[in-house]
Amino acid sequence: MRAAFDALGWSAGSMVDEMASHAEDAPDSQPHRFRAVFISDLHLGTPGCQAVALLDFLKQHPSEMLYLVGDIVDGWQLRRRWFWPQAHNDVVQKLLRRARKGCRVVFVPGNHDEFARAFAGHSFGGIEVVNDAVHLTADGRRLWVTHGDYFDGVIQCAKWLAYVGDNLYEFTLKLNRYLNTLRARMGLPYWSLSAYLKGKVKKALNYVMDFEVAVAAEARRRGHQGVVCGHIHRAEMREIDGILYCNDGDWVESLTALVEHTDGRLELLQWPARHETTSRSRTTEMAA
Ligand SMILES: [Mn+2]
Repeated sequence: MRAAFDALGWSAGSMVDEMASHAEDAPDSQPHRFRAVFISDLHLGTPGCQAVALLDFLKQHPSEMLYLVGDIVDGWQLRRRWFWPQAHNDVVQKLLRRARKGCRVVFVPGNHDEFARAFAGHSFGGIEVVNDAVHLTADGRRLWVTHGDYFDGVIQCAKWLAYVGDNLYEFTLKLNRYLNTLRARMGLPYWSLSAYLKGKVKKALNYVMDFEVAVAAEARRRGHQGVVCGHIHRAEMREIDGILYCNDGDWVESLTALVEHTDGRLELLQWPARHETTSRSRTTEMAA
C-alpha cells in the first residue's frame, strides 16, 4: 500500500507527461474518460468564479463519478449581492446534464453553501446531497470526502498576510519608527510592528499545515486510507503520517481538480493543461 502511495507522488513533470500521453492515445473527439473527478470551491455567484474555464474542463473530463466537494454556490456572497451571469447558469446546467447522462454526481456542501446541508440525504435532479462521503478507488482505497471547514482554525483572518511582499516590510519599518516615536512620547515601551506582522505571516503558513494535519488525522481516526477536501484553495496531494491527503484546489485562482484514472491512480490536474499551450506553440512554429 505504501509503495502505491509513493507511486502517486504528484509532480508537475509527471503531470505534463501524463497529459501528453493521453493526448496521443485519445482521438481528439473522444476525451479520456476518468473514473472520478473531484472539484470544489467554484464559488458560483461571485465575480471570482472562473466558470468558462470550468465548463471547458468539465467538457474535456467526462467521468463515471463527479464529486462536488463544497463551496459550489456562494450563498454568502449572493445574499449580499445578486451576481449570476449566463456562464454560471451553464455550469449548473452542465452538472445536471451530467447526472442525467448517468454520471453519479455527489454534492458535499461546504461553509459557503451550508444552506444545502439541510437537504443532506436528498437528491435534486439526480445530484445526491450528503454531509460527507466515502469514495472507494478502483484499487480498493477508501477516501473520506469532506469540504474541510470543520477543521478551520481560528487564525484564518491572518491568511492574507501570507501574500504580503517585501515592499510592505519597508513600509512597516517606517510605520514602526513613527509608532514608536509616539509611544515614547506617551511614555510607552518600544514595540516592534514588523516582528508582530512577521509572526502573523508565520501563523498563516502554519494554519495551512495545521489544517492538512487535522484533516488527515480525522480520516485516520475514521479508519480510511485517505481524504479528499477543499476549502483552503490550495491543491495538494501528499502523504501525512500514512494517510493520503488530497486537496482538489479551487476554481477561483488555481483552477485545479483531482481525478481518478480507471486503474485507481489519482492525479491533480491544473487547467488549462500545460501541454496544450506547448502543443499550440509548436503548431504555430510549424506553420511559421
Ligand atoms: Mn470553504
